[in-house]
Amino acid sequence: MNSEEIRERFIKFFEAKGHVRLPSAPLVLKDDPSVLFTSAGMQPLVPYFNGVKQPPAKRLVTIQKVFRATDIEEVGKDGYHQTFFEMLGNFGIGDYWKKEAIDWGWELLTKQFGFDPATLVATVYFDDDEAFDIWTKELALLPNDRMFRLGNLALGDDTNFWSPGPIGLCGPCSEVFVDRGPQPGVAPHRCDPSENCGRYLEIWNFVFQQYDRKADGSLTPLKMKNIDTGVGLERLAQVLQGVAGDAYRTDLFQPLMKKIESLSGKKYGQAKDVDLSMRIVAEHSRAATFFIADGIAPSNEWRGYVLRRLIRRAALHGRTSA
Ligand code: ALA
Repeated sequence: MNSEEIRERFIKFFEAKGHVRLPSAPLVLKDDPSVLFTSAGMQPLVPYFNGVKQPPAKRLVTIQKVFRATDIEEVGKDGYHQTFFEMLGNFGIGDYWKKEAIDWGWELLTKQFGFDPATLVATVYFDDDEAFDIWTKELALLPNDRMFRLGNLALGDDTNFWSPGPIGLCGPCSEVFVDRGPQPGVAPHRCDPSENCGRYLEIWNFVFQQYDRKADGSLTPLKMKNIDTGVGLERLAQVLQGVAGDAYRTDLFQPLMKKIESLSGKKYGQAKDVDLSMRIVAEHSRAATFFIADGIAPSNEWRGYVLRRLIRRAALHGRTSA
């Protein structure tokens, strides 16, 4: 299934469930100077979630272009870290809750996209019995031994508790992962989905937005509960195109990789250091292109500096190894 078919299938599925499609917002949000870049599908929708603006509908679906600067140094080391990606998301604004979100996500993954249920595992926040019971009893989608309870804010572990920043809308979340089986050099018992051991590939995050976090860290329950979900298109494409763990072999990156191969005269998949550089050139030049298309220019400060860093890192790797 190519990436365009994945996008359309996602959108159509949620339109059939009453969601209204909105276009992607730019990488720089005009109304929210607090964030450097749009880093999640929910960010452009925050005024709807917190009741400041009336949403066009209570159910929304988007494909949002996002950028996460925190991952710049990780890009290249493996096939799945990226700074820029497309996030597919369905959202319920004071409308449906955990059961529908999980049910629909599972239906889309297993019935429409053909994921084998036996290859999937899910996580919940450590004390979220409601979500755990939805997965294991109410909808009976997964057995207990393919569920993981993770995180605990009181112990400083925010796994499975999602927020776009230190303050504001947040809540426990539940994630679906593809279990790729034990990986070379990693003992199976030493790896859970919160670790970066390569065994579990995150597919979908369901955030149950139910708190407003204040500057002192306290959580105030929201009057209106919201559903915020996110699926990385590049991740879905990896699995559906049979190249799990390597986004650079999907149709989203192949044209770029082929171009890099023809410019460098080298082949992807033959030498570790060359692969690392090829990935960096492909990923950063793709991200930089979207920056420029959204009006960001290279500079010494702020957003322009991030763009300059991307271009520099890509250029350096283009010269040294690729
Ligand atoms: N907002 C959630 C995320 O970015 C879905 O993972």
